[in-house]
Amino acid sequence: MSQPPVPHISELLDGSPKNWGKWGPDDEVGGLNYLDAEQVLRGTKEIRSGKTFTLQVQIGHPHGDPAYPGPRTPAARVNTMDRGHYLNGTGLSFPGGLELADDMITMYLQGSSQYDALGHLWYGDEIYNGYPAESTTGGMKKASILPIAEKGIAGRGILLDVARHRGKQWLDKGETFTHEDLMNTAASQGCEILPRDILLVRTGWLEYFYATPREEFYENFNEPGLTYSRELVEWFQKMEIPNLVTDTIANEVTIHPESGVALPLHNALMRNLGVTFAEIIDLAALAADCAADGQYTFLYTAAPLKVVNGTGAPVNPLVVK
Ligand code: UVW
Repeated sequence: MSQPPVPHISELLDGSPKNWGKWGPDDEVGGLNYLDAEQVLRGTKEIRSGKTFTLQVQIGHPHGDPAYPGPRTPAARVNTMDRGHYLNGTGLSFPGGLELADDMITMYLQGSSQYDALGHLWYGDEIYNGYPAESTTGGMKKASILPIAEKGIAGRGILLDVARHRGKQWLDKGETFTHEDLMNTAASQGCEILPRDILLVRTGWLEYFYATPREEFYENFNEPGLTYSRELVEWFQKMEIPNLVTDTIANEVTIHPESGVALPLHNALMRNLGVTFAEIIDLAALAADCAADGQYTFLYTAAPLKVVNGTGAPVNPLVVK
């Protein structure tokens, strides 16, 4: 039987809410405007033991770095100077005999733990806040990663361990869940999602990445995650969620099951509402600790690198419990 044609994303998202103009015509950080000083202090009130967790995956991991399939290749780090150079007479010399090792890295800015710029993805002729899509040509002139990096992110974070809630090591390819599942997960953990919380959603997908041959991981690529529904988008808007942080490469089910549209939440949440996305975030150690001590809320902080005109930038978020 032939499949119905995949609709244009504008059809799927017809009537879905937008926050364009909410923070003025020049806004480039969207939902991060919700994270004012009061929200930062609300986050600090969750600190109880002083335990810290860094959430970046390793860049240059021997298994290869997780990256969205297509042109993105794993990061490559090479030494440009080391003891070998001094032994063969090409080492950089300094007065007094100092020697050094130096290196460089080639990587996609979206090829490791990262924040997306709000203008990173779009449909039609406009990106976040109605800026013209042409403003992305040759480097993002509007809604790049830079304003997000300049502002930084701090507030109350809540871990929603969906994999654990479903009794799984990791979710299956294409497995979906809804905002109601997020609320049920929170309830089963003995906590509640509050307005302006930073949501950290664990699917176990990065653990699957590192435990699996790359060919198997990328075969029929369809990540698990949230997916588009009007109700979900309205819930994110009503809850004033500033930031969605997940342990998948793209923060949502790759293909929307009902329509076949690719990555509709990037547009519904990021382009239209200004929800910032942090992707490829390692939640394994944090999740294990939350399960052990029963504390699923904490201070979440992150500051992506300040890349001028960047579509995104690597980040090493820091959680304090
Ligand atoms: C794409 O760019 C397709 O996805 P991501 O936002 O995960 O980098």
